Amino acid sequence: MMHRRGTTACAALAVLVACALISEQAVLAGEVELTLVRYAARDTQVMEKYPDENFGTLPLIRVTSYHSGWEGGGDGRSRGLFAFDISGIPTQATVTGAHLELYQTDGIIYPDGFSVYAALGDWTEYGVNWDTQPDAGLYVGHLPNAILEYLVLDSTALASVAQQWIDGVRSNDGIKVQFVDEYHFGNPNGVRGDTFASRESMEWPHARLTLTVEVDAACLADLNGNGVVDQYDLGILLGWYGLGDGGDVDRDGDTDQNDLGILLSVYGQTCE
Ligand SMILES: [Ca+2]
Ligand SMILES: [Ca+2]
Ligand SMILES: [Ca+2]
Repeated sequence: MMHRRGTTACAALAVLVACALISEQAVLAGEVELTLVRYAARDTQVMEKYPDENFGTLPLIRVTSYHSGWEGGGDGRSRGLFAFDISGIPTQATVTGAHLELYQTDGIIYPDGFSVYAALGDWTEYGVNWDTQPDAGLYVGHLPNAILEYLVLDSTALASVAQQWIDGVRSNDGIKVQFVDEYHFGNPNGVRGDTFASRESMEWPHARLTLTVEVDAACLADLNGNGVVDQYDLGILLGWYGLGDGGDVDRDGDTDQNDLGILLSVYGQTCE
């Protein structure tokens, strides 16, 4: 029975190997580089003016200085909180890069950009308010300005934080975004704050985190999780070929020649 199954698998394999050989998927030294994009799984603003109110369902997130009122009135600071679901990222992953992107929606920009921190403390999207907001932890970088497009932060510090989230040594409390100078007194033309799309926005893209990770190819290809890349993993992959993500070795959402190429390159190897 085992022999017959193997023969069948090989017959299908003969056709597919040719495809795999022309694949451009990089398989270097047993490691595969993956690009993983995660959109905000929870996000909200907290407002000093409304210290016990929650804004988790709003389609926008304001980040402002204390002088956020019209004509520079002291309406209080606003800050943004964003968190990303990192489940499904292989625990063996080494994070080599992190890009945080927030979509600016109001077309009027505060020229100095924003400070980004790892949030330090648990919070919930529909519960957190100014009084209960998590502290600003490790500073991970400066988010430069942009108008009606993504503001992009490329941060090795954020990559380190994301690594700690994946490794479970830091609670995934997301990130906190604040005005660079929270007591900046802007001119009357609105340069005291900025507006970003929240995940409730239907009109704009919203916050996303792109991680570049390197993972042991054998661990990715061990689809059934038994510690070795073997005929069962190959069977799973072929069963899903072209049909869905059940054999998605490279985590790009489908099962295709790239996945097969990686699996074959590490066939027989163990996931350490
Ligand atoms: Ca929200
Ligand atoms: Ca296996
Ligand atoms: Ca794939």
